[in-house]
Amino acid sequence: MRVLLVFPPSRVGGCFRGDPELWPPLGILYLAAVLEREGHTVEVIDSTILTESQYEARVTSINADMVGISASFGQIKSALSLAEKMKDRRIPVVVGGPGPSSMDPGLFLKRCTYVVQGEGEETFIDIARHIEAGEMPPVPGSFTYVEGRTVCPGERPLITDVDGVPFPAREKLPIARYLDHWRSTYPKTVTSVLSSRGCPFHCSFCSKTVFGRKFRARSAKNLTDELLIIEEMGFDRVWFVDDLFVHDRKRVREICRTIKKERIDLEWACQARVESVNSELLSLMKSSGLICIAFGVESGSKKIIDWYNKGFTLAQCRTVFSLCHHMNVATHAYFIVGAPVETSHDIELTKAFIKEINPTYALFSVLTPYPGTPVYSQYAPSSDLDELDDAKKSVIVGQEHAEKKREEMEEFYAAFKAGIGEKPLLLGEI
Ligand code: B12
Ligand code: SF4
Repeated sequence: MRVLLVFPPSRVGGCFRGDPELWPPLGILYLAAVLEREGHTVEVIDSTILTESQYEARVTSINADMVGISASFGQIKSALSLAEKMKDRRIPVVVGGPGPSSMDPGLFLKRCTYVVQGEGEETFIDIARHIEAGEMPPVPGSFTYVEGRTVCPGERPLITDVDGVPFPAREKLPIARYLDHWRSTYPKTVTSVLSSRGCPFHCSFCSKTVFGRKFRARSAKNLTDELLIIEEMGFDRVWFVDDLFVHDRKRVREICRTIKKERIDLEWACQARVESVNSELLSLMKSSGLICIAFGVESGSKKIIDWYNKGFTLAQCRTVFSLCHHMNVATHAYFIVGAPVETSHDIELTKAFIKEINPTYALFSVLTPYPGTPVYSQYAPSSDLDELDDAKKSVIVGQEHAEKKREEMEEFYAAFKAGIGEKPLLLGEI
C-alpha cells in the first residue's frame, strides 16, 4: 500500500521553519520505518521544514491508499482539517500522537477512521494490514466507529523489546535542508534521538499517555549504531528527548563507554532528575560528549515542589547544580509558575533559589493543564478545541491562583521572566 504520513503545522511552534531550532518529527519516522519493514511504500510530509505554501501544495496533491496524521496539542486543528479533506476523498485516515492519546477520541472520529492512543508502531501496522485487506475492524490500541458507536477493543501493550524497533526513517526527510537551516543559524548542527521510553515518576503536570510509566531502554549497542548513522549524516550534536535519559545508571555508563570505544564524534545533551547523577557518572558522561544536562527544578519552594509531586528535595537540587558547576557542565533548569497554591512568598523563594543554584540556562513556563495529566483532571477538564490547541490559553482555565486571578497571570509571568532574566538554551550555540 502507499501510505502517507503527515506532521501538520502547529499553532505553538515547530513548523514552517518558524523556530530557530528544527527537530524532526520522530513519531512518524518510527512509523515509516515499521511500515517499510512490512513492505508498504511510505511518503512523509513534514511541515517543520516546508513553507506554508509548500505544505498546502503537498497536501492538495495527496495520492495515497491510507493517511496517518501525527498531532501534538498545537496541531489538533490542522490535523482535523487535513482529515476532513481526506474524508471527502474517501481515503482512510488514522490519527495518533500526544494530542489524540490524551483526548476524547470522539473529537477525532467524525473525520478519522481510527484514533490511535499510545505507542503507534504495532497498532498502525495492524490497522494497515486490515485496510489493505479491505476491512476496518476494531483494533487494540485504537478507537473506531462501529454502527455509530465508538469502539475500542482494549489497550495495546507497551513494546517491551525497544531494540527490536527499527531506527526512525530519517532518510524520508530532506536532511540536507535541516542541516542547512542549522548551519545558517548556529555554529553547530543538532538533531533529536529517543534512547528510552517511559518514566515511572508521577509529576502532576506531566503526561504519560504515549510511553507510559514503565521505563524501557534501548541497549548501548543499539543506540550507538543509530548515533553512528547520525554522525555520518553530518550532525555535530544530539539532544536525547527521552523523558528520563538517566534512570538506569548502568545503562548510561555502558552508553558512554561505547561512544568512547566507537570514537563517535558527537556532543550531546539530555534530561535527568536532580537525584539521579553523581560525580563519577557525570565525569564519565562529560568525557563521552555531554555538554549540557537539563533538570526539572520547577520551584524554589518545597511546598510547591511537593504539590507537583516531584519527589526530591531542594538540598538535592543544590548538590547537583554545584556538582555541574565544579565539573564545568552546562545546566538547563526548567521552572513552572502558577500552581494554584503558590503565593508571593513561594515566588520569592523561587527567585532566590534561581540565584543560588545559578543555572547556565533557564526556562520558565506557566503551569498548563494538558489533557492526560493529573493537574488536568483536577483543574481543567475542557474539550474546547481553541483552548486545547493554544497552549497559552489553557492556563488553569477558570481557576484562581492562590493570590492572582487567571487574567493577571500572563502579565505576572512576563514580569517574572524579565526580572529573573530567562536564559534560553539553544543547543546549536553552546
Ligand atoms: C521534542 C519535543 C517537542 C518539540 C517538537 C519537535 C517535533 N518535531 O516533534 C517542540 C520543542 C517543538 C515541542 C513543542 C511542544 N511540546 Co513537546 N515534546 C517533545 C519531546 C521531548 C520529544 C518528542 C519526540 O520526538 N518524541 C519521540 C516520538 C517517537 O514520540 P511521539 O511523537 O509521541 O510518537 C509516538 C506516538 O505518539 C505515536 N504517534 C505519533 N504520531 C503518530 C501518528 C499516527 C498516525 C499514529 C498511529 C501514531 C503516532 O507513535 C509514535 C511512536 O510510538 C516530548 C516528550 C517525549 N519524550 O516524547 C514532548 C511532548 C510531546 N511535548 C509536550 C508538549 C506539552 C508540548 C507543547 C504543547 C509545549 C508548549 N507549551 O508549547 C508544544 C506543542 C508543539 C506542537 N507540535 O504542537 C508534551 C505533550 C503532552 C501530552 N499530553 O501528551 C510531551 C509528551 C512532554 C510531556 N511529557 O509532557 N515539543
Ligand atoms: S517531569 Fe520528568 S520525572 Fe516527572 S513524570 Fe515527567 S518525565 Fe518523569
